[in-house]
Amino acid sequence: MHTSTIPSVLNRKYILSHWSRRLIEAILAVWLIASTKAQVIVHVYDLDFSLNPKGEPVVDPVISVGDTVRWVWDEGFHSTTSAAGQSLLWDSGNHLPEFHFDFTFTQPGSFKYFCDFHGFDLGGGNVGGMAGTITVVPEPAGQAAMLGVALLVFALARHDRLMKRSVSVACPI
Ligand SMILES: [Cu+2]
Repeated sequence: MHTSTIPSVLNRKYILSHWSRRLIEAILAVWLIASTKAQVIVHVYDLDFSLNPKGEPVVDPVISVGDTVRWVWDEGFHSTTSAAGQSLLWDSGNHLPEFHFDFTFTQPGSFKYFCDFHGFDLGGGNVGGMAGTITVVPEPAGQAAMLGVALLVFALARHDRLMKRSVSVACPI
């Protein structure tokens, strides 16, 4: 009875360890993908800012905290300049193509901006003329949860290994 139960225990431990390792790999892979910061291209042209190029519907981006917006000058003399008084401020200065300007959004919020040449700051976070909005949403809450689960599984896997070692030691008795 003693000899038949020990191998099945070891086998069960091995399967659990293997399963844990696979789960850790899967969770870390998903977490890595989810935590990868995106770069979003915004076209700058006469006379607007948009995810779409000129001639297509004007769309303002919605990004996550940590993402970077790259404004790419397609035509004209423009700037991307944040409205005054916001928690994040930027100003590319006025430029012609070929030019691009990168800004990483480190806080959630709705950030208004305008072209220094063809738009204006109305005050109080309002803008007019050639202007746009960058909406920044918090990072997906799932990321933190996934990290927690990954750490838990890692701890379980370590526990499995320790258990396996103690069973091996106990075997000759
Ligand atoms: Cu402009």
